[in-house]
Amino acid sequence: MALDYYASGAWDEVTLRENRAGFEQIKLRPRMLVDVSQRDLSTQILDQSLPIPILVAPMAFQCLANPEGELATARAAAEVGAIMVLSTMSTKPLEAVALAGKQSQQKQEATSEIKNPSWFQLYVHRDRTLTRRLVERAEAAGFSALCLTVDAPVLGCRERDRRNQFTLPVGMELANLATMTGLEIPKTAGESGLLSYFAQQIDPALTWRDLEWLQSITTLPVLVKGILRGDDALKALDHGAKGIIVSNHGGRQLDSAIASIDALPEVVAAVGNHLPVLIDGGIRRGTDVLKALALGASAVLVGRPVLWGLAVAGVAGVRHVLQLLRDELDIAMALSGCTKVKDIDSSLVKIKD
Ligand code: HOC
Repeated sequence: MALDYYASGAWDEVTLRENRAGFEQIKLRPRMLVDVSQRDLSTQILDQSLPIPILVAPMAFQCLANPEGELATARAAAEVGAIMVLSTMSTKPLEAVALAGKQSQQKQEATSEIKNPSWFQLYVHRDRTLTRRLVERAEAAGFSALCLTVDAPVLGCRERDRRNQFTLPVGMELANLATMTGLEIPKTAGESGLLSYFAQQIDPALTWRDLEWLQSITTLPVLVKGILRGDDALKALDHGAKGIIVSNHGGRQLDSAIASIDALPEVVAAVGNHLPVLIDGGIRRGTDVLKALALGASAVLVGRPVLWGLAVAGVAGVRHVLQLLRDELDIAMALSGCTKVKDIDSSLVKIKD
C-alpha cells in the first residue's frame, strides 16, 4: 500500500511516464576545452544562498517509508545543503521537522550559508482559520518560504490507492492537522481514505485572489507550485507570487497533463525575467538537473528518489541519494564545460523534434 501510494500516478500514469520521457528526449551539446578544474554548484534563490540547485520536493506521509519520516529527510537534506520542502500532510509536526533541519545544519560548516533549510508546502483548507494558523506556525518555526499547491482542487484519481483502500496505519497521523482539527484520514475507507479526507477538507474554490490573501497574511515569500502554462505564470506574478514551481504533481493529478520539462520553456519565457522558476517531475540524474537549468530553471525539486533512499536507509539513504545527484551534476557540468551554475545556458541542449 505504501509503495503503491508513493510510486503511483493518476489513471493510466501517462504523465508519470512522460515526465521521464521528456528528459530522455533532450540531448546535450557539451562545450570542450574549458578549464573546469574548479567548479561551483551554488546558486541564489529568493535571497537565499543554496550550496546546490537541488531541493527536496514536498511529499506526504514520510513515516510510511521510515519511522523517523520527515525528521530523517530534514536532517539529511540539511547535511547535504538541500532545502527541504515540508508537506502540509507530514507525519511529523512541522515544528519538530524545522528543528531537526536546523540542528543538523548547525553541525555543517559547509552549508551554513542557508539561512533556513526548510520551506513549507501549503494546501488551503475550506476553513481559512486553519490555513492561517498553519502559516503562523510555519513562520514561527522558521520556515523561509511557502509553496502554495494549486494543481489539486480535488485529489487526482490514483487507482492503486483505490484498490488498496489507502489509509494511514494505526499510530500514524496528519501531524500538523490532527491536533488542530481532530480529523484523521478514515481508517475504514470504502475506496481511498485520501480521497474522502481531501474532498472534505481542501478547498476546491481556490482562485488567484486567495494567492493575494495568502501573501497578505505572511511575511514569507509565496511560490506557486503546479503551474504548467505561461499565462498562468503571468497571473501568479500579477497576484504577488515570488516564485513558480513548474509541476504536474509527479503525474498524480491530471493524467495526460504535459510533462513538467516540456512546460518549462513556456513558463520561463513568460516570467523568467521576473521570478525564479523551479521544476519538479522526473528528475533522476545529474544530467536531468543540468537539462532543467539549461532550459531556464533556477533549481529543481526531487521527490520519489528521496523516498526510496528514506525507505532503504533513513537519514543515510536520503543523504546518499542527494549526494549522488549532487556529484552527478558536478560531473555533468565538468563534461559540458561549465564551472558554475550561471554557465549552464540553453545552448547546451537540443530538443528532438
Ligand atoms: C489527506 C490528503 O500531495 C499526494 C500529496 C498529498 C495528498 C493529500 C492527501 O499524494 O499527491
